[in-house]
Amino acid sequence: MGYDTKNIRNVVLLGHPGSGKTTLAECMLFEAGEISRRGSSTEGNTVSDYTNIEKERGNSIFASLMHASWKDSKINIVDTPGYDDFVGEVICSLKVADTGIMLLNARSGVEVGTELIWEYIERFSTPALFVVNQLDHEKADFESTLEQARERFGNKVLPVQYPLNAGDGFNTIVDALRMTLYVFSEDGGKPEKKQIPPEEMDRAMEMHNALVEAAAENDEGLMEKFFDAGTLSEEELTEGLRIAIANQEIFPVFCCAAESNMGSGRIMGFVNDVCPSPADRPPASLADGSELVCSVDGDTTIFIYKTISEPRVGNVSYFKVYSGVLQGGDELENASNSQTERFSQLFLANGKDRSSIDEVRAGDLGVTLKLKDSHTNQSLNTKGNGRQIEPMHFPESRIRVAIEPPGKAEMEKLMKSLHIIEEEDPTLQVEQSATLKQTLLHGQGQLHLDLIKYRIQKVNGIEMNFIRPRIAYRETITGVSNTSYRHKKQSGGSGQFAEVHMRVEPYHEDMPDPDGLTVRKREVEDLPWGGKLSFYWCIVGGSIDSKYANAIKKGILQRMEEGPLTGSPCQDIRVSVYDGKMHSVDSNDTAFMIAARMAIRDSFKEASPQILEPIYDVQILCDAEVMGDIMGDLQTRRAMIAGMDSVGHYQRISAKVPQSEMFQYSSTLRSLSQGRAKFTRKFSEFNAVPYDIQEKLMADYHEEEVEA
Ligand SMILES: Nc1nc2c(ncn2[C@@H]2O[C@H](COP(=O)(O)OP(=O)(O)OP(=O)(O)O)[C@@H](O)[C@H]2O)c(=O)[nH]1
Ligand SMILES: [Mg+2]
Repeated sequence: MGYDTKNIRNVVLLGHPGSGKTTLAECMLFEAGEISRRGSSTEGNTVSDYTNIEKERGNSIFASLMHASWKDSKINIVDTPGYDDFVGEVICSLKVADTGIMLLNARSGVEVGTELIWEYIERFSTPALFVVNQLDHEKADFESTLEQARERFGNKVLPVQYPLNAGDGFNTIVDALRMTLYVFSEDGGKPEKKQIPPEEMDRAMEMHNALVEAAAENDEGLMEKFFDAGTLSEEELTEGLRIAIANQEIFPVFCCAAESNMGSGRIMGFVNDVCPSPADRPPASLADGSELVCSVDGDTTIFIYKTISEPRVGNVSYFKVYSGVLQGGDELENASNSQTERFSQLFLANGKDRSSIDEVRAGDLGVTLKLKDSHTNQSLNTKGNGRQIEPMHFPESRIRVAIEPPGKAEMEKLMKSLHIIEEEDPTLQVEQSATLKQTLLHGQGQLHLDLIKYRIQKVNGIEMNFIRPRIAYRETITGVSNTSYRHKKQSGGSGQFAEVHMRVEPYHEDMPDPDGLTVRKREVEDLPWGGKLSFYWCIVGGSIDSKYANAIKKGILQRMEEGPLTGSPCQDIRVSVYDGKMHSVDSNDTAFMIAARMAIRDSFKEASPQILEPIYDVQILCDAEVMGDIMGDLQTRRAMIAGMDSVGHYQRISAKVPQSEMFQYSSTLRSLSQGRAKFTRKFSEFNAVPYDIQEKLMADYHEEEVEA
């Protein structure tokens, strides 16, 4: 028998690296009796960080699913990695979570990781609570952490608790919701409940009243009762808080020292009593714009939010049931590819451990194995129902590297392993670029790609080295030229003859017709690599038969694939063919194609050619103290600063930076800022490279050509 929707709580642990998410997950499992001993992430024996790579590094890299029973609830706990390089794991976890638990490190307050994750909480409209962790640390400062959180995330951040003795020897929490003092023994666990001492009463009451007021504010009935009686009963208070949290009107703050196992029980109690079940959340959005209410009634719909590949097992699919009930042995149809999949085995997961279960009901998270052709971001339904849960969107890549080509046999093995990782990790893209003649990896940061390299080498036993990726330059022209080319070949019997005269000009929209030419036909073609070729047929008097127009255009396009300056694709030119010659026997398509190819090469060179380089919009979020260094570094990268503003405690820099100057930027930024800065980037446009760089690129290309 599965768990009822109303008793399910899907929580996701979020926060800056090292705030204590994995340690808190361990406490939750221990307090709920799921494990008999608490592991530690530094020792590499936690339930959550179970992969070898996580054990070795001592921090989380993958989101992992756990669960614990607490009072009436089955709490599904998803522990996420804090490093921004693994943001994909945060996105897939938030997609299926109904409550976010954001950890703040009492030693450092709101950190840059907190800021970034908050953006996702807002994007997903996830109800959330804060946990100020590490209150047992000698440098813990609850007041300042709370103040920073309120300053940054607003007055909806309301403390439920405060510590009486944060720092070394911490063991006491005042709970202003229950109006109780919690005193922990040295081993933590279940605290002793005591009365709040008289000298703390004023502060506790003030906090209590703020909570009561906030709870009443969101419900008219409760508001009236509050005005009449001046307070609310415990049930009314819980109900008011439930509504306020579900609507993201309150973000309550709890106290914790996960390392000492203090505070997790109260958090789970609150999740059970107050946090929303999947049925209390707004209906899920479907790809077609309609909505789906979470209920066990009706057709079954599930969504795969994560896939991992396990040795000897194959694909392990993590899913959420959005509607209906999924029973072991059921068959569902994949809405993306109509594949029928049989769910022969269903599991609950606690890290790497799985236990069989016969059904998973609406709202719950489950695991299955051996799906044939179903992948992350796909929905499966009762046959005939094609519902598609709105897919997840992952951020643009921030870093790319090229792979040093190994031997042919190794390359095949390497690509196979990379595709398995790509299936698991939606923030990794493997690209075999024909234009750059390189295999590229696009990812979220140096650490992200380094860990992929590590996996390939260690797990798959394949040597893989990164090299500097080539830049996808483009070529265009800035001037006008008129050229002609005669192709003539006499070999034995029939020969080849074609002569083409053309004018080339820089293309832009709405340009007037070419001066002095009579235009018979205008074509504008979108080029596969971006930009346009505008092709005008301006032959008068039949010097070239119009049946050769296509062959001429084809010749031009062929040559444009490999520009004359650096061999990069050409774009945004207008070619007007205005004269030429043909021969009644020796002219044919091939001859005109060749003539056009040569003519365009010559005219391009004479029309003030220009190399264009890709420019990225880069946004950096950083601590004010490291801003100067970051700006100084940007200046050495030919960056154009587009703006600066502040976001909470952080500064945001927007800049346009050439891609060629972004190599290894993620590592540079990390070391410049000691981890207190993050960036995103997005392709913006192609811009002309400066003269000296153009000269150098052309010289390098020429050298390569000579060597080849
Ligand atoms: N003093 C103290 N140390 C803590 C506490 N919670 C966690 N730590 C320590 O902080 C370090 C990081 O803890 P983790 O639980 O791995 O942190 P995390 O948030 O999971 O980190 P990532 O997985 O990298 O995002 C470990 O050395 C923990 O022992 C706490 O409450 N007090
Ligand atoms: Mg962790």
